[in-house]
Order: sequence, then C-alpha cells, then structure tokens
Amino acid sequence: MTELERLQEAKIPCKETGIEVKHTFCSVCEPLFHCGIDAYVKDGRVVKIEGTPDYPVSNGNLCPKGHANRQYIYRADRIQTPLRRTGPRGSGQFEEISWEEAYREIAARLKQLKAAYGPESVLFYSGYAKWYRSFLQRLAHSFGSPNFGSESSTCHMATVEAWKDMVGTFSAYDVQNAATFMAWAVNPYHSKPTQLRQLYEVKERGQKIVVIDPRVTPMTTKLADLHLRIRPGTDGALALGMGKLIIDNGWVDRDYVEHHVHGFEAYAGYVRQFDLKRVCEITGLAAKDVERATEWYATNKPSCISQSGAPIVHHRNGYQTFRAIMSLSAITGNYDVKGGNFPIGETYSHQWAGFQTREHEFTHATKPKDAPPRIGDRRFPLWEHFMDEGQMTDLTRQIREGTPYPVKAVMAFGLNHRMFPEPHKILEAVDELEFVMSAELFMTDMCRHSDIVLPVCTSFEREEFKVYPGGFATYIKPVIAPLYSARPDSTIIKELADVLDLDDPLLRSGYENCVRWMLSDCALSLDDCIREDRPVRVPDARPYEPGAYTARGYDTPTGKFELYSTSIERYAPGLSPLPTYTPPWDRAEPEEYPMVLSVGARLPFALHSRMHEVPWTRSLRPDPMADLNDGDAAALGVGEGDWITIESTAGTLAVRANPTARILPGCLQMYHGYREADANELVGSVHLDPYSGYPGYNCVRCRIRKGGGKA
Ligand SMILES: Nc1nc2c(c(=O)[nH]1)N[C@H]1C(S)=C(S)[C@@H](COP(=O)(O)OP(=O)(O)OC[C@H]3O[C@@H](n4cnc5c(=O)[nH]c(N)nc54)[C@H](O)[C@@H]3O)O[C@H]1N2
Ligand SMILES: Nc1nc2c(c(=O)[nH]1)N[C@H]1C(S)=C(S)[C@@H](COP(=O)(O)OP(=O)(O)OC[C@H]3O[C@@H](n4cnc5c(=O)[nH]c(N)nc54)[C@H](O)[C@@H]3O)O[C@H]1N2
Ligand SMILES: [Mo]
Repeated sequence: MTELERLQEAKIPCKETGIEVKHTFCSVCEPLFHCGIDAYVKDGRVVKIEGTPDYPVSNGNLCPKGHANRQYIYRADRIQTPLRRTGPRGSGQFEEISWEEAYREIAARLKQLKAAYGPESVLFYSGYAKWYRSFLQRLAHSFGSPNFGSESSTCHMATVEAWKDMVGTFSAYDVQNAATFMAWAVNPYHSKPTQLRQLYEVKERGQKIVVIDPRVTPMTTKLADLHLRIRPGTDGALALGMGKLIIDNGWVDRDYVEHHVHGFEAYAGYVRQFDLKRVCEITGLAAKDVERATEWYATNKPSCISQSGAPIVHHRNGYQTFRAIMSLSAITGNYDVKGGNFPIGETYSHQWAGFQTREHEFTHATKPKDAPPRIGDRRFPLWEHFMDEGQMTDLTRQIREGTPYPVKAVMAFGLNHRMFPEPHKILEAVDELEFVMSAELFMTDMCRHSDIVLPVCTSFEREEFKVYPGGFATYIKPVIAPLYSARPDSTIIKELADVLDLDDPLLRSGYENCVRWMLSDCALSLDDCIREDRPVRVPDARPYEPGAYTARGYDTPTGKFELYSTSIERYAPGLSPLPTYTPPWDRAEPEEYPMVLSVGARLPFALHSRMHEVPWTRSLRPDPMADLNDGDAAALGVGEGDWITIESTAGTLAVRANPTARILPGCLQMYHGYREADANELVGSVHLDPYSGYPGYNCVRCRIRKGGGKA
C-alpha cells in the first residue's frame, strides 16, 4: 500500500457515520492554485474539509481562505433561485421566478436589442472565475458580439501584453534553477503560499534573493538577502538605472544582444539619463544597494525576475515599467535559459498546461467577421493589437457617451463593480443600460442593479476540467448537489445558446463534449481523467526546453527580443517604443496631496470582495483598515483603531488606522473590495495607463486627517 493509499484508507470514516470523503478543489483563489480538497460529506452537506495529500501545487496544504471554504459555500447571502427585479434598480426588490421564465425573458430582451442596436450592443463579462471563460466568449461570438471582457482588464493581462510585445509570447520565471532571484513586487506569503516550499528550498541551496517592495513583508524579513525599499511606482527608474550599470560595468551578454535583441543601441542611449544619483533621488534607495542588486542579478547567473500580475502594472506607468524590468533579462542573456525568465506557449484556462489544446480555436471559431472595434479598442490601440478581449476600463465611458456605438446590455458572470476605480460610476452607468443580467454566487450590489439574477454553483457543486503546471489535468465532479436551485455557469451558457437559437451545435452540445473537442488532438483521454477522480499526468505534456524558442526566432515582427518595440511604433504611434520612465502620478494633481496611497496589496485572509463576508476570515481583521507609517500616525496623534479620513481628487473615505513601521513614511496602504469602506472610490478612473488601460491603484496622491468616522 502506498503512503497515499494509506492516508486515503485512514480517511474513509466508518461506514456507520455515513460520512463519505470526496475530491474537489478550492476555487476561491486564482487558477494557479486551486488547492486539492478532501470534502467530508454527510447527508448531502460538507461537514469538514482538508487539503488533499500529494496534490499538485498545494501538496495537502490549505490557506486561511481555503480552510474557510465551508463558510464560503454556505454563505448566508447565496442566491437561491432566479430572480426578476420588481423595484427600481438598486432597490434590492426582486421576485422569484423559474429558470424557464428567466431564460424566456433574457432571450426576448437580447433578441430585441440585437435587432435594434446590433449584437455588439451586448457585452458578455466574466469576473475573477476563469474556468468557463472560453465558453462565455464563444457564446458572445456566436451571438454576433465582439464584446467579451473580464477582470483581466486589470489583472495580469498587461504583463501578457508586454511579454507579447517584447518576445511574442507570455513568459514565466524559473526560480527552481536560478542562482539569483529578483522578487520584484511579490509577497507569496500572502498572495501565493503554495510557492513558499520551493522558495525555502532554493534559499537553503544558497540562492540570492533580492526583494523590491516599498513595504516590509514576510518576504522581505524571512527570505530576502537584500531588500530594496523603493518608493511606489518608481521601479521603472530603478530598472533603467540597473540597465545603465550593467552596460557601464561590461556585464552585457554581447552574444545574445547581437543575435537576438532589437534596439539595443537606442536603449543604451536612453538609459544614459539614469545615473545612480538620479535613480536614488527618484526611488529613495541607497546607491550601494542598487549596485549590489545589479551586480548579483547580472553576474551571479542564471537570474530570474518574478512575474507579478498586479503591483507593477497597477500604475499609470506600469506597462513601461514592466518592460523596463524585463529588458534586464535580455541585456544580461537571462531570457530563455534554465534559471531565467522563459517563454510559455501552451495554456488552458489561463494556466500553463505544457500541452496543446484547441481552446483558442474553440473560443474564436465563431468570432464575428467585420465586427466593430471591441470596447476599449479605440482608446487603447496596443491592447487592441495584442489582446483577445476588450478593455473594460473604458466600459463606463462607452455606455455614457455611446461612442463608437452604444452598449445597451451586460450579461455579467460575477461582475464585481468594486474591482474598478471609482466603482460607483460603474453602477451609475449600469443603471443607464436597457438590460442587465447577473449570474452570481452571492447577492452583490451589482446584482441589486440587475434585471435578472441567476444563482450559480461553487466548485463543490459542479464539474470542471482543469490543468496544473507540471503536466497534470483533472476533472472534478460535484461532491454535493447544487445548493438551492443553482446551476453551473457552463450549464447556463449552454442553455443561453439554446434559448437564443444560436447556430452553434458544438457549444449547445454541453460542457463535457466541448472539453472533449478541445482535447481532441491530445494524448490525454478525458475518460481516464474522469475515471481517476484525481489529477493525472498528461502523456504529451512537455517540460520547458531552454533555448529552443531563441533558436527558432521569436514571434515578434523582427524575430528578436524587442527593447525597441516595432509594434508600438506601428500600432500605437503616440506612445514610446522604448521602455521609457514617467512618474507614476498625474503631474496635474495638486501638491496639496502629499501622501501616496496604494490600494490592494494582498491580505492572507481576503480575496477581493469574496472573503469579507465570511465570518472566520473576517474575524482576523474585523474592520477595514488603512496601514500607515507609525511616525506619520504619531505626528497626527492617531493610534491603532482611530479613525482617519483619506482624501484624493477622486473621493473621500473614513477608515480605521493601523500604524506600522512596515509602511514607508508618506505612504498608506489599504485593501479593496469592502462594501462599507471601498478604497477604490479614492482611485481615479480617468487617468489610465495608455499602453494597457490599467488603473493606477498603487499610487494615488492623497492627504489624511484625524477623525471623520462613526464613533
Ligand atoms: N484597488 C485595487 N483594485 C483591484 C486590485 C488591486 O490590487 N487593487 N486587483 C485587481 C485584480 S488583480 C483583480 S484579479 C480584480 C478581481 O476582481 P473581481 O473579479 O471582481 O473579483 P472578485 O470580487 O473576487 O469576484 C467577482 C465576483 O465573482 C463572483 N464569483 C466567484 N466565483 C464565481 C463563479 O464561479 N461564477 C460566477 N458567475 N461568479 C463567481 C464573486 O462572488 C464576486 O462577486 O480586482 C482588481 N481590482
Ligand atoms: N490572499 C490573497 N491572495 C491573492 C489575492 C488576494 O486577493 N488575496 N489575489 C490574487 C490575484 S488576483 C493576484 S493578481 C495576485 C497578486 O499578487 P502579487 O502579484 O504578489 O501582488 P500583491 O500581493 O498585491 O503585491 C506584492 C507586493 O508588491 C508591493 N508593491 C506595491 N506597489 C509596489 C510598487 O510600486 N513597486 C514595488 N516594487 N512593489 C510594490 C506590495 O507592497 C506587496 O507587498 O494575488 C493573488 N493571490
Ligand atoms: Mo488579479
């Protein structure tokens, strides 16, 4: 008997108790994790959960959010039946209706809007959940609309865009084999706990770890050999200064640059402006630290740089900063090598698969020809060129202005308006629409502003095909029946295709059949996967092969790593082809706002809006709080739990203070997504990164005063 089988055996609780142990995964978090869960089920109810031993990525562990899954799936505000709005938008007045009635109404409204304004007037949107996205996008396409959009409009995709711009494909980092790891704006203790075991292993083997973060975090205290405590949003200047040091010290990989880099001379000319003194003035760093970090990165090779989906690109200068940072991998020859940053091509549902599926073909096979530009395309031409979906940060404007054409309806699968800057503007714009549908787990404010609300299932109540890095795939089955009358998103999408009479037999053949179609060229047998009930190794999954992509030539117009972007030159002429540095804030903002607020560094027990209403996780920090430097707090006469009022040009928010030495003087930090203290109301929605369309969540000019909250 293997160790695993013994564990499983020990877990089959006595037949007399009537408890069964079933396998699923946690879908609270992003697809990279989805830790394996053993669910103890009695009388159709989950009574206990544990991490599944030996599971890919999670290895039997669960984080605080994972452990709170029972409270998450049984949250009191789960939507129970389809609902139709009876009062004004936002009133929360609904009547219960049947699924058939809901579908009839949705189909009638969508057909009517399609006839009156064209199919493009309907947007199909997905929140953080990613597993059904290719299906929802295909539904949009088969309906005739180019408008699919998602939370990726502010998460991770700007880094995909930048990598495509530079090397033609998304890239990751090989921390396992690196001698130096530049942990640039990451704190896996809070955002990616599954990565920690590996980091402790490489640290023990002597890897040098440089952490670049304005805050003191567990990452900076437990793993960093060197912590560069940089001012928020000035990372571009640091990266360009490092580029200059690398060139001046003769650490450039001449051979790689000569054969595989486009625009080195122009880059070298530009970085001359970033001498050490200027870099230190901009970033607030000490010269010796910048020198040391650069020397390690450039000489203690191979070196890799972390790939963060949020903090770097959550700045108005974020896209260029990201390019400036990753340019370092080109000039030092740390790209497409073992232990460096490396290309990944094959994904399924936003996860590195290591094997090819037909997902992309599935999503785009029914794409309407000659469709008008997607939402955001005109405003963000570089996004338009590189990305497969619209840029939703332009949605409010397009609804309001009706240009280049009107948007009249949103079919929202988990749209949380609080992810966007100035969220109230989203709801105001949504109220102008002719039709709004929300498919959701919980009764959110967005649901209250919808005409029809549909209840969806958690991962415990449905099926899903999923891949994990390392070449694993699994197909989970429901461990309990859907709660109330909830249905899986995938079923709703299929049924919408039916009631809309779409000419798409494949989509209408259902989820499992579509997955089979997407896997039809793979050696993986879906039946094995279904039978196994645990992740299986995909026979044709291939590990990364260092240097193969370089030998073939990159999928960029020049075939090289483009430090000078020929795509920007061609498709976004007003923007800079070199990774130039501009300050993160809008210079027009008045000097009366001397402080800098960052909104959104992860809390270990929160996930966007999802865990704030879950009792266990909420109890770990009962009140929304803003972290501020303890010296600044003392100067204001503010102690822990006292109220402070934060004002920016966008809004004002009263919140409790959490004074701490972990925050730089002059800086504040708050988490987002709270109903009663929505920090995104302080983040301006007008000034976006012109390359990606991303908002400047991490650098909001503000001022603070004592008091202002409820007693
Ligand atoms: N200030 C600030 N704002 C941010 C960020 C930040 O760092 N700072 N981060 C940005 C980033 S990186 C991200 S990813 C976004 C996240 O933003 P969102 O995607 O809005 O995140 P959530 O609130 O987790 O999820 C949206 C909704 O989906 C629902 N939901 C969950 N599972 C399912 C499902 O299976 N089906 C359906 N139909 N609905 C489901 C949830 O109940 C929730 O209401 O926020 C962005 N906004
Ligand atoms: N617990 C938990 N885990 C999560 C999430 C969650 O909400 N909760 N969200 C998931 C999602 S959607 C995402 S996209 C990822 C994001 O996860 P990460 O990419 O790891 O991002 P964060 O944890 O927001 O930020 C990491 C660090 O960047 C620092 N930082 C902020 N601004 C700057 C800056 O301008 N420069 C530098 N150098 N550093 C800066 C912050 O202080 C923080 O310590 O996390 C995922 N994991
Ligand atoms: Mo994200």
